[in-house]
Amino acid sequence: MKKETSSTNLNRRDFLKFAGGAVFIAAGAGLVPQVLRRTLLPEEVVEAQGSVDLYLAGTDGWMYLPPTPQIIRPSSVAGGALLHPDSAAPDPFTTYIFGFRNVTLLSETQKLAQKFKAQHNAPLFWLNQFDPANQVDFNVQVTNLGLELRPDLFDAHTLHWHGFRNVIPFFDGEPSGSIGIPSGRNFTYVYRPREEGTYMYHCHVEDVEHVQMGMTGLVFVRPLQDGNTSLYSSGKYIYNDGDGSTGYDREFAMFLSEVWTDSHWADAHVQLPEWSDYKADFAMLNGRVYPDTIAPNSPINAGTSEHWLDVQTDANGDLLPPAGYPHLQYNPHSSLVTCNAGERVALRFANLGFKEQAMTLAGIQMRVVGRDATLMRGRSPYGGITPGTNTQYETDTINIGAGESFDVIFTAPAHSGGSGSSGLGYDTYMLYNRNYISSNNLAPGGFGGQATEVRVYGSGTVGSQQYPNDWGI
Ligand SMILES: [Cu+2]
Repeated sequence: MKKETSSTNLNRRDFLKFAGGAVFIAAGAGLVPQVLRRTLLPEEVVEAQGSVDLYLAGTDGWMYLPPTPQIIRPSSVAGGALLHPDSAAPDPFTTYIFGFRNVTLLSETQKLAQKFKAQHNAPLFWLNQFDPANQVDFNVQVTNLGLELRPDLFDAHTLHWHGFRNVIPFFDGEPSGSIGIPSGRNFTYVYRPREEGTYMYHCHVEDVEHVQMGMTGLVFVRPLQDGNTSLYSSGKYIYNDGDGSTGYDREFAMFLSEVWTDSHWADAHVQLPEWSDYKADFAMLNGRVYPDTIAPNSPINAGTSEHWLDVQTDANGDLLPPAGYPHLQYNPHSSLVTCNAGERVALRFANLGFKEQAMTLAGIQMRVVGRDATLMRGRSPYGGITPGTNTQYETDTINIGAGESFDVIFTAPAHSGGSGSSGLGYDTYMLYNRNYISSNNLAPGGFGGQATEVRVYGSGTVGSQQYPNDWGI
């Protein structure tokens, strides 16, 4: 449900009292702290706030990464310890994580049952750019279910929207200057996104640890230009470009993250990782490594939300895995790109690993149309009367640092006309990290890393996309 900002309710008035409270402090009124305690407790502000657009729960859990015998912890544990797969992990999972779950449509009982059921990456969500004409905000409620395996780590969680402009500290999620959400409590973040594009979000509590442990995800802001079919026939755009240059037919999230198994094992076994030893063992796309990246999405209920992927659940509210892939229950998102020849495909990259990566699409030029939620265009001279210089460029590789996002569009090349080199009716192009240590660990029978495939079909073969990363087949 959306909430009209013009319909001020009790909670928003309380919040405004807080803003006014600063004036009283400036005036030196000695009773003000009591007043603030009466009006400002964040639980009071948010727990009665009613309808929210999205409800996330922070907790811990297990996910899957392919086994390799190579990763041990030789120095800090006598005789060494097998870090991966973690011996404490319940089959078929391998790796301890912190993460978020989308509990918006779950009952209270189902929600509480999701403690210890974290997923990676965190749920993707998207919202519309703030429209001054109808003044609709976007409210994300976050609760902290606690850490089942580490009750001694009574860390708070937060939602920090990385790159959000015009943020006010109260809703920034940086815990030393804002609200942290202790175990068992709720907080609602209110967003009024004025700049469209591709962003990321993460928990900002102990952020090196909580980011590495998996509390990271993608968020899009859809432009007001969406729905205009005169600039591009689909009416779907990444930016308010004014010329249709960011129009696309299909969109795919490409979220980059990393796992340093030492730190995950350490958190599971009540040990302290030495963060200056950081070395990513796994580099993931949408929480998986190749070839799991081309395995299906977890089953999605299309159409139940305009703002997020509604992964189907069982009666307990637990995620259903992709059919035939029970080990991917908590890595729900595919990275396979499917399209018809001639279509424009948008790839929304964001990196919340700690290393720079080099994503290459072999054989197809990518056009970079946006970076860091900003259209590739120079400043308009003379007060914006004239459009700025178009600075979009074509490349086969994007170098993407930690905390950066890239929006690229490619036009799918002509289909080969035959059954394709694979014999399955499509042409395959590789999308991979050309920093090879992040796409192949060289271990015996080794796993792939940040790699996936683009499959181009003959025109009219792939059906329309129902949600981001939907294969359409
Ligand atoms: Cu956290």
